[in-house]
Amino acid sequence: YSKQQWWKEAVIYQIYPSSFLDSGAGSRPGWGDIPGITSKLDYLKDLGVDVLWCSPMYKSPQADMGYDISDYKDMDPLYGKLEDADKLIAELKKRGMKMMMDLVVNHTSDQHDWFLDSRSSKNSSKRDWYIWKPAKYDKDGNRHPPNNWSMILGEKNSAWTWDEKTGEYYLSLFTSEQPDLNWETPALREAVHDVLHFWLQRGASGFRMDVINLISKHQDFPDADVVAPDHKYQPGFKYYANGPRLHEYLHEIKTKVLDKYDTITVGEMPFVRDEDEILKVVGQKDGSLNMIFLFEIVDIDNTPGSYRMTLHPWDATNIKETVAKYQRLMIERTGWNSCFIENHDNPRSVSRYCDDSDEYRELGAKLLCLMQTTLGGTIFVYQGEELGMRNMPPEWGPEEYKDIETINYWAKMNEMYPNNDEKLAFGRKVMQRKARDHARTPVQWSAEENAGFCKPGVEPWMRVIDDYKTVNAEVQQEKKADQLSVLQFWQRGLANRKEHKEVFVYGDFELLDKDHTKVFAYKRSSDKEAFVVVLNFSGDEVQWELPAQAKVESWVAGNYTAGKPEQPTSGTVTLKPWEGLLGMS
Ligand code: TEU
Repeated sequence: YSKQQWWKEAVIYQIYPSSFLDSGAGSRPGWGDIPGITSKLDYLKDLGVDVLWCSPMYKSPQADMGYDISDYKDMDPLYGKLEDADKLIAELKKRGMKMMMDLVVNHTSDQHDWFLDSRSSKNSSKRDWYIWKPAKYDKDGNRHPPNNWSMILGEKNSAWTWDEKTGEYYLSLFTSEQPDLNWETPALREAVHDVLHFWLQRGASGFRMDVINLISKHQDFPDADVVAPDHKYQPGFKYYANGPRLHEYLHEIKTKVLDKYDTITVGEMPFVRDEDEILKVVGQKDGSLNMIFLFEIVDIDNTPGSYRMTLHPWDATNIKETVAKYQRLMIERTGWNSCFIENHDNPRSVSRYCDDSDEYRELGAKLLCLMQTTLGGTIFVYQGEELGMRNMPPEWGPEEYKDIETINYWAKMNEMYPNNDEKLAFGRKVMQRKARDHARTPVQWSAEENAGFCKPGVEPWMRVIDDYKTVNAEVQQEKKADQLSVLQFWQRGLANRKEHKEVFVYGDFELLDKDHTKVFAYKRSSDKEAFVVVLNFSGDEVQWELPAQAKVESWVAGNYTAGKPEQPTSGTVTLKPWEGLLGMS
């Protein structure tokens, strides 16, 4: 097993297809499509991207934007045809790039043939492909779900859905439209393996595996502990995240499918923080997957033990601790991880971790870029992150939010607190800060109508953010003497990362000045060279004394200037608001 692997060095770019680019080829005007993606491959190549991960484009009723799949082996007409996917893969190959599919196999759509068959009768041959349980009745004869688990995308509802026809509940952890598959059934596991073969044979290079750590559930389905006393239902992830047979199922995927190809795999692993559990999946010796998505950074503002639609205070020390913990884990205990701060399930990073005002947006976006491009792990960039796109404006009303999670949340808040202004104002605040919708607005390509996302006169499926005349890819491609745009800063950062991969991808990590509440600083080093990164995670000017280990020979890059930052190389540096520096050590 050699330390260097192509998938460790790869830059992966996530596409959320509905919002990427509408070429007009898909069945719905104002909705992104596959030819739209294919038309931007040169843009992505120039950015420094090696692998695309596209969120699901398979046939789907779109209850959860394609994470509810009704046919794994065909594309949804919204996005185009199977041949369009083949063409995309071929065009990627021409450019030396690869395609990573989104594999959603914890659940299907309730419209998938498997489920239609399963729900048709208790005697169906596919009954045990899903998780069916009888109701519980109290002494007054009222019907209740089999346990108290709450739904993930609407945590005030039960995770179980009643099915009138056969008189049983089915498990549906995310929404009722997404019934959970029963991985205990060998024939189901084989059917899933077959889906992987199908795409690998078509030329895909690997998979991002949606909530893959939820596939094995504790078979006694116990009640969850009460963490939200005012809710009827409770998060049950203790009993379905990294369940008893997870590693066996993953190992089976590896030996029966993945080992036969040269693949790249990343497993989404929410709710898990235990280091041994993590290393069982991505440890160098016997991990089944290449890397995982962990959630501590993007869940930084969740109420502990709860899901996304909550608020919780945090500061830069939380980011530092978490980053340092996983950087050290990879190095000391030899596993691999991914490095990301945005995806389609989270607000925009510049709005969340920095300051998205006109004064600081660009600086904040570049500060985060400097962090991302200098940390270990395989790097993921989410569409629009390279442009420093911001959240939807707070003044937009609830009708602009299209995500089922947000819609469920807002409906429930109104149902629970109909005339309570305070509670409803809090609900709006949660939406403004946390809704998944923020990452899903159309990519801003140009200053033209609809930001160039779809043809003029066509109504985009989500409203374009009003700042597109100034925040867009076209403007950011223009060359200016003294300033790099956010896009150019990313191009340079990614190129620099590749040029010094021994340090940035594979090197050692040392946290500097651990307890400082505003400055996040660290040293990365290989046998041959070392760099110091200093990030002011605050809107204040900060005097920071360079620690003894951080000997800086010269400052090579920073987010305030396209040239070399003018700062002393020893003693005290004066960091401007949101200033980031990269020094050679
Ligand atoms: O997301 C799973 C999911 O809800 C977590 O990523 C969540 O962000 C985390 O647990 C927060 O605590 C995946 C997809 O990315 C999402 O879009 C789908 O809705 C979901 O699975 C169901 O397929």
